[in-house]
Amino acid sequence: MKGQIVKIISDLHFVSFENEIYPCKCRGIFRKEHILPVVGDYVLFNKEEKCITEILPRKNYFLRPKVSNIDQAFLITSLRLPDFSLNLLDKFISLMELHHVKPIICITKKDLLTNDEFENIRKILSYYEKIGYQVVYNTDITTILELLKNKTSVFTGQTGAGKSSLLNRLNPGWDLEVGDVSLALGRGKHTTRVVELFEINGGKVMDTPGFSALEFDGYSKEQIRDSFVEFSMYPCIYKDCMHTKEGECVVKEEVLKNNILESRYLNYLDFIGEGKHES
Ligand SMILES: Nc1nc2c(ncn2[C@@H]2O[C@H](COP(=O)(O)OP(=O)(O)O)[C@@H](O)[C@H]2O)c(=O)[nH]1
Ligand SMILES: [Mg+2]
Ligand SMILES: [Zn+2]
Repeated sequence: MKGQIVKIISDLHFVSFENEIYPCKCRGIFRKEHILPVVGDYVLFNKEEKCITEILPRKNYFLRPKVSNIDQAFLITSLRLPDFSLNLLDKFISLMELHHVKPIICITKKDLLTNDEFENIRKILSYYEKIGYQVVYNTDITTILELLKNKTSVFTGQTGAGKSSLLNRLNPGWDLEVGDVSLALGRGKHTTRVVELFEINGGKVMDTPGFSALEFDGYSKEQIRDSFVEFSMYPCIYKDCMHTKEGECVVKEEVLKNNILESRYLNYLDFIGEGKHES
């Protein structure tokens, strides 16, 4: 049978298969092959012997937390407290593109803005929609539930952005801690805990804050460039152009014509280390 690991506690691997969870052990061969199963892995397992026989190839893999096969990430983005940050949004989008995870922009705390304040942000968000990213609000519970179907998803974003509150609203049974409870208890922000995938509406969701430690380390400038998906809509006359210094660079021209959002371009320069504030 083919199942998915949803939780690991020491040598017990909890495999989800047709709405049941099977605690399984692993065959020793994985250790010899230096493959350790992680949460998210699709595996072949024997239901009767409660034994995993094979780990199927991974679509993607993350180290912190250790998890694989993430289909999509809800980028939980608050408009206030913490303030809306385009730099952070672009960073999450690019990092998800680099990991072959579909980014979905999920806006929170719209209620804290006046209509005028929101108008500016609405224009910016429509740019993201134009280049192919879905934008949802944390009030669109039905839409979000629909998006979760048949997918393995993660909710990621700044502390305080509203991840736990939203997860609780999607499934009140979870009762996740809301607010900076860990800080209040003096445990610090990085309390380690077991990663778990929860079933929701025929899909699975990871219950941890997820991927806050992700950086561009290890990715080339070319890869970072290609993670800005709209740049490739404007083929540059220079082959392999980095869109930085070149005179007649088409991407730079489109930035000046406001066809490419200037903040996206500036964040791109920042991420490849050519931004104004970089040495
Ligand atoms: N006004 C407002 N507050 C929100 C919203 N979403 C979450 N919050 C509040 O923001 C704080 C942090 O939320 P939490 O879910 O713990 O954020 P997390 O750190 O991302 O898990 C809590 O006090 C929530 O009640 C929202 O849409 N509007
Ligand atoms: Mg939380
Ligand atoms: Zn160029």
